Amino acid sequence: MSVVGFDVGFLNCYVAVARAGGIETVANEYSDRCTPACVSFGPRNRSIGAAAKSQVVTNCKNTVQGFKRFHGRAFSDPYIQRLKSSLVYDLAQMPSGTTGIKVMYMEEEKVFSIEQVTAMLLTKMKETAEHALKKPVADCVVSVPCYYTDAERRSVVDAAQIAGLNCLRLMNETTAVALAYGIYKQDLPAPEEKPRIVVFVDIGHSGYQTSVCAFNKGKLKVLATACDPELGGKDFDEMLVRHFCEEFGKKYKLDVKTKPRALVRLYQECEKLKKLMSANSSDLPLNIECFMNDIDVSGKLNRVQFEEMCAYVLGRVEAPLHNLMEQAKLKKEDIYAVEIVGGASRIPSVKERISRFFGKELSTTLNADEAVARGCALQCAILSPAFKVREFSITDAVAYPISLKWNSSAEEGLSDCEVFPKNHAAPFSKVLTFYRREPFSLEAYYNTPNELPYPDPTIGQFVIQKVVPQASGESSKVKVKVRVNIHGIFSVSSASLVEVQKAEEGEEPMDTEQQATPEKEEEKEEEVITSPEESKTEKKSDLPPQAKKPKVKTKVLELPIENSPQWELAVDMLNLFVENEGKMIMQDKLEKERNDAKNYVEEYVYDMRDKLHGRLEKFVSEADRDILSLQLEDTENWLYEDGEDQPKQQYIDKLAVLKKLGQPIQERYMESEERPRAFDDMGKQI
Ligand code: ATP
Ligand code: K
Ligand code: MG
Repeated sequence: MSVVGFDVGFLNCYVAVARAGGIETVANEYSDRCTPACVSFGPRNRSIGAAAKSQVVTNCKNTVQGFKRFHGRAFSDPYIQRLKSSLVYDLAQMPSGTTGIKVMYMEEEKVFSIEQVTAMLLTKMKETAEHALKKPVADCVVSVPCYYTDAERRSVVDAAQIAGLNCLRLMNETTAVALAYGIYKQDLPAPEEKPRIVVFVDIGHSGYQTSVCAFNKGKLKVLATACDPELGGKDFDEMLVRHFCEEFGKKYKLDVKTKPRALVRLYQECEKLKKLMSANSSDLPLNIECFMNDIDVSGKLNRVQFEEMCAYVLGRVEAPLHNLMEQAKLKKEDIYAVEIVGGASRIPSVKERISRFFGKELSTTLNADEAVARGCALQCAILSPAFKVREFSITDAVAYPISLKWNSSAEEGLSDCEVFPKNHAAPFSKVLTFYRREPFSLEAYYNTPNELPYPDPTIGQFVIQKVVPQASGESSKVKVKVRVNIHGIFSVSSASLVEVQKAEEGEEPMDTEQQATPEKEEEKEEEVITSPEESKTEKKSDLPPQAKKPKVKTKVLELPIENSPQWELAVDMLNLFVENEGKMIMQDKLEKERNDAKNYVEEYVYDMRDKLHGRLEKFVSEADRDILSLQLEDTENWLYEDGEDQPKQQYIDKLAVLKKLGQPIQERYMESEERPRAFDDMGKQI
């Protein structure tokens, strides 16, 4: 059992783990708690995280960033097509129609699905967690934006699986933040008291999410969420880049957009400038040496100018807040606190607007960068039987209203029913009753297509199979359980047919129709009658007047369901991806070992050369020293020429040759060091 939370950000990722001391955000191999969401492909291996980010400029076409937005999207989606033209790396269509990334890897052109790319990032984060916990990691909770749809969520669940993770829950980022806020609060109102209402705002690099939650002792309920998936730090960077492209165009006659490398550098510098701008209101410089065509460029900007050029972006901060309050039917006075997190929440003019909207000071009691990961780790601890944590119940909210449609009898045509309205509690199950003689299908879809990030509102098709009429020839009663599960994903979780049987003489009628209790206490359930006609039928056949008590017995048969969610990754594909990820991990490991072996030779050469003229000098004859010196020099030259790129064994052999000469000298030195110390020790004993 591992207790781990992963914040998979658009730009920045964080890993939090539970250890004896509590929840901790842990650092990667560069001692940095932030791991860039970046994967770089090379001729021999992949680099992931910080190592990949350092290749953004030098290997720009094969270094991918900003891929979080490709989950669950068709390649033909106009949004993807628009992005494709502005990216420095290439996109391609997967056989299933979803979006893939085209790069050169191992000297071949490769297309990786978005699930594979996110899995690579998760592989790295998993290693970070394993390093911190000193044991293998599988169980975890992974964050997603609260505005993610079903297709986007399923895609992330698949990515986790490809990385060998067992994702116990996909957690909405704002809900993770709410949990991180609430679980340690000692002064929350008692369960019967009026709840404390808190607004959470997370502005990251790509998206702007807000939620309003009700807290009582031991529980939190998400009342509503409102978002702008296209408002974040990157939009401010975009404005700066546009400004400097124009300025450098005029000033230096440079067409920056034609040089991907220059453009990538400009983005980096603009992001830095934007961050500096949060702390300084004076003129700030932007300088890039050898920017394009050997020209050094420079410009400057102050906060007032910055805010002017970002007026349109800043103007979009309020709309989700209005929307949020309207949905929750709350007044500003009802709000106890507004907690802000996410890197872009540090921009002064963003803070100002949010604060002005609510008419109150904003709270920054949570760690703006790490709260999401910490909340995920807390959720994982709650879900883990192996970990003791304070009881805390979390009720999330459905982001988009979900409807079902199906074919009714010929005269009635298509029927339609909203099963989960917006902000309905989740996870949650509902049981629908149908009267049918044959298999039938249900189509789940989002009924507010305008709110969706992509054009097709379909969630999926679900066929209820093996439906047969009753022995009497009448329609059978079919109960279908639909559910928004713990990941926030819609599913048809079970279906059953109620077969009415004649009871044996003297046998008591049995009520076998009661639904099994939900697996988790948290998951609530409710019964839905699909149409008034059908409920009437139900009364007739199943709910006879109490007085009569006919001797009927019913038997419940489980029915198979054929699930076809939109953009589902086929099982054989998923398995192939799991296998390929394993191979790539192995390849990276071998390449690392090869590089390490090379580095050991290099280190030995430099170290030995120093020491031969230093502390080892007295322990080697002049003749031997000359031989070894010559060997060292030959090896150094070899490393820069033929030895630049050799199999691991070659380096091991080279090192062995050097050590054969060097080792005896070092041994003589060690002996002479040991001798006086041995005397010292004896002295102490006496
Ligand atoms: P998302 O939540 O959209 O997936 P993310 O989680 O990767 O993205 P964060 O790490 O929360 O994003 O925020 C990154 C953004 O915050 C970047 O645009 C970064 O430039 C910006 N940012 C960080 N610090 C500051 C600062 N001091 N001033 C202005 N912007 C900042
Ligand atoms: K983040
Ligand atoms: Mg984030």
